[in-house]
Amino acid sequence: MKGDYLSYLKTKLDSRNYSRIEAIDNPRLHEFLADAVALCRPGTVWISTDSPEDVEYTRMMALKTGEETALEIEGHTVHFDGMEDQGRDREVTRYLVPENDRLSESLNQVGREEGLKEVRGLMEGCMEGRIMAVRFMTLGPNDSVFSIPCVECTDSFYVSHSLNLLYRLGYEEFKRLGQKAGFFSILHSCGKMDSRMVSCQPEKKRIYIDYTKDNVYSVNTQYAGNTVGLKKLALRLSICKADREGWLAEHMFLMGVKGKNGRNSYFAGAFPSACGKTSTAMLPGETIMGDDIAYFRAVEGKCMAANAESGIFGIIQNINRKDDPIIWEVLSSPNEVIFSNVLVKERKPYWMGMGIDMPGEGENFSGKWYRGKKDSRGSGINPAHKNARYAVMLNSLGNCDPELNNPQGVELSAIIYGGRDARAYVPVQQGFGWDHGIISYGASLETETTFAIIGKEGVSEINLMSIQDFVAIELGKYIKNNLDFGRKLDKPPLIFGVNYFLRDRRGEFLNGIRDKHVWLKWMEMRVHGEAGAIEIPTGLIPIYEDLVPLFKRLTGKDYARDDYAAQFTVRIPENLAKIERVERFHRQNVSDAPGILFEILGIQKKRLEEMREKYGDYVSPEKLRS
Ligand code: SPV
Ligand code: MN
Repeated sequence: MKGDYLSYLKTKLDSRNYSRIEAIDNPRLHEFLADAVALCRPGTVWISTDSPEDVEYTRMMALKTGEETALEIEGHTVHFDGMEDQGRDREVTRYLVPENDRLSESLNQVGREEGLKEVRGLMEGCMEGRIMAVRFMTLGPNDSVFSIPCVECTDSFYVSHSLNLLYRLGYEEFKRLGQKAGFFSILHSCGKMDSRMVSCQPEKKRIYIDYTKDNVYSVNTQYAGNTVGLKKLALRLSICKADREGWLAEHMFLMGVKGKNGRNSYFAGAFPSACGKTSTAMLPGETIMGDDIAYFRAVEGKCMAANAESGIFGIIQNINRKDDPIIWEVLSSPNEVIFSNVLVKERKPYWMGMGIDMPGEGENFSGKWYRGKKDSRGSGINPAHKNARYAVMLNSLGNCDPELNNPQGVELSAIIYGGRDARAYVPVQQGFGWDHGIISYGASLETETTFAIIGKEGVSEINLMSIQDFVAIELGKYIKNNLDFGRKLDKPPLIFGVNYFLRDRRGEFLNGIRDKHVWLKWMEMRVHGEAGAIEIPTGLIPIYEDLVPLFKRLTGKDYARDDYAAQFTVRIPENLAKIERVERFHRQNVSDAPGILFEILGIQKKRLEEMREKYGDYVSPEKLRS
């Protein structure tokens, strides 16, 4: 087939679909498609355009194939993933590394030739008798410096449907760009499916990232984080591209935070999965521009940011009418929503923490479910999976930011790094500057693994900038790129560290779920020079008096001095131990960690030791007011 890819495609596609491909003048694209068709041998190839009819066809086919089932409310459907396919699968997600290249040891990898042989072997003939949907989409707003065209071939109409909810349509962009489209490509197959249309060979699940070719293979899986290629698979490729081109691709939300006299400031935030990222981005009264992946570019000395996506694939557990009114509204009214891995009874979805009693039986990811049901290892099966999710378009939210599709992006005022740290970091603090913030909060981000990653929960780990799973370049290079990016800006965004998970000695959380809104408004005031701060060895923390009115207004609470003291006490032994863990991590895993990282951490350590000498192990913020 070498060479004449279009002629080959002509023999495999009907004339209507062929003409849609022929209309795109891009030989690399034709090569990718010809290879995908020859390898997977689909019964039919369907080329989607951006037309409403094609969008509707996907929606209809997701129901017709049985990958989704309609629920009671119009536009709502449910999809189930397999028992062993309920999250991103780190174990079988590997980078294909060519012989002459190397990646940090902490990244899961396999030799390119060996990996290609394996994954392509698994995909041989995998679409026989099925339709291969060819989807053209874009990351970032269309016709913009941020925009990256992507093509995904998939035999899943659930994946195709998810693409429509979460990303911008890109067929016209491919046509417009022609040979200029430097695109990412993804080839996905559900592999063998059982009678419920669920991938049923989890032991053959593979997600292999051919980062030197901007291509990804995903097989024997349906969970969107493994299959909707524009999400975490393309993020890995975006990081490589950003590295080559001098910008940043980040695992961050984007939101507009409102301040005095109706002003609006844009914030980005990096939080590992299930650490409060989406709930921060959705705080009522603010506007959401994205909840997962942001691109930053330095444009004329300004930090401009855009959302790579246009929808949300969010965790549904604990979403309830009272705490999450905006998304609750979307999930309970006629809208296009795909629920996944919830419990369904009489065509209604249920999830844990929704504030409504769960039925004792129904259908879930395990099939027919009843209270007390156990899995093959004898463990109880939850009615809904902890990582059950919803997929919606951002513009179905009442507070979607109006600049979502602005090709210029928005100017960023601040970046937040949020971990899950029971012991050391205060709930909110501001870095002393760009480098300090990047190192002390971003590169030091500690979390516990959660259910969003298969097989591990509650294990403490460092998750550098919350992006470590996706960094396909040397980790030290990635840190350096972040540090260097600040040098391109006239006034870099302020950097903050937050921690919603600090606990007291008895193990109780020191903060309420709504307190995050107070921290956010305090950060907004800092951006505009309207709040004071107290210097502690790890950053700048709020003054009690600035927080009192914010607590009253945003949570209705009279904020007690004792609460403030407990939350913002500098815990010196815990902070020293944290620095030790962070340094060890970087020494062991980041062979090329920039020297400035150890310098900044060393100075921080010294500041902590000096404070201990003066005040002892635990220092109340009240003592430090000057
Ligand atoms: C995350 O786990 O960080 C997510 C969901 O945003 S996934 O698509 O699985 O990556
Ligand atoms: Mn994410």
